[in-house]
Amino acid sequence: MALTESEYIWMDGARVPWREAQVHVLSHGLHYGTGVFEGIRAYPTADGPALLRLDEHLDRLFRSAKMLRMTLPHGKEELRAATLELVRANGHRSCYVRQLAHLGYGVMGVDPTGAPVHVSIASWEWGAYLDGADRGVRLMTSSWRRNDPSVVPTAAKATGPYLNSALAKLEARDAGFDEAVLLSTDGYVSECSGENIFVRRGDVLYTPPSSAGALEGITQDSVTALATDLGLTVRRENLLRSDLYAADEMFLCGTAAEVTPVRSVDNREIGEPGPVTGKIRDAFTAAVTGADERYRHWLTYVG
Ligand code: PPE
Repeated sequence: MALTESEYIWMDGARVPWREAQVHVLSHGLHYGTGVFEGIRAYPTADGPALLRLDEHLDRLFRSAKMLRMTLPHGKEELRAATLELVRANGHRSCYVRQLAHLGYGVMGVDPTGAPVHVSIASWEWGAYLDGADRGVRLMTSSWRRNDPSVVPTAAKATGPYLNSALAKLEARDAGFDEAVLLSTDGYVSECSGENIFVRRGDVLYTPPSSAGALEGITQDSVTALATDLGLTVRRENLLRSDLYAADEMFLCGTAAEVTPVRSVDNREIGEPGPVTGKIRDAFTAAVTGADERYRHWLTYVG
């Protein structure tokens, strides 16, 4: 996906021009995937741009780092302030923020001991993440299984394991689909290459648990709260591939993808975006733009 450049990137404590935010080719993270990251969106509100669930994202960044035994050289408050300042300096109305902590240059070999930890924050304007987001996306079950929690800590939003997502995404695109669904090694539905999954069957919304290798999505949590407030029942349960085929409605959610309806899975039609998906999308929009006061605590105004 093409990238729209902004003016600045925050790198190791200082704001630098976008094109100067560079690393050495012998950076440990580049060779071995030793890094953790976050994606956060800022939405336009009546009081200027506001970051959605900034604290939850920062907390997950630190949790992910802990799982990889990386000690970040900056505290949560510092990264929080740096993020707000960057979005302000880049002058966005709305944007996507990417925070990254990676192991840098200084040691070679898999053993990460002694490699310096670098932290960067970038922001850019990013529209729809998935092709076909409005009409509903067409999914394909990947031949690649999701990273297994016994192989890598799947609850960490770590860079290396995203090779699994990239392979699944490429395979789906090559086959003419918009996005890939990955199953766990046990054959349960896990998640898509960059989104969590929700399925409606009758009056109940189902979403897979993290034990199926899915990331504990912050948007998944937001959608659960919105759906519950709409009077729907949400259950975190293992789903079979056939549960997707039998869905009354299905949608994906993630920071980049927001709430995206699913039109078909493996060429089994689910149909046009359904009524519950529509309600949740509307509720999500009202929450993230500050129009619905009940969710104002999810927003951090850039100021
Ligand atoms: N699962 C995966 C595998 C995933 O990458 C994401 C986010 C989610 C679930 C949803 O998590 P959350 O953002 O907390 O609701 N994917 C991020 C990166 C996508 C990319 O291509 O890069 C994102 O949406 O920011």
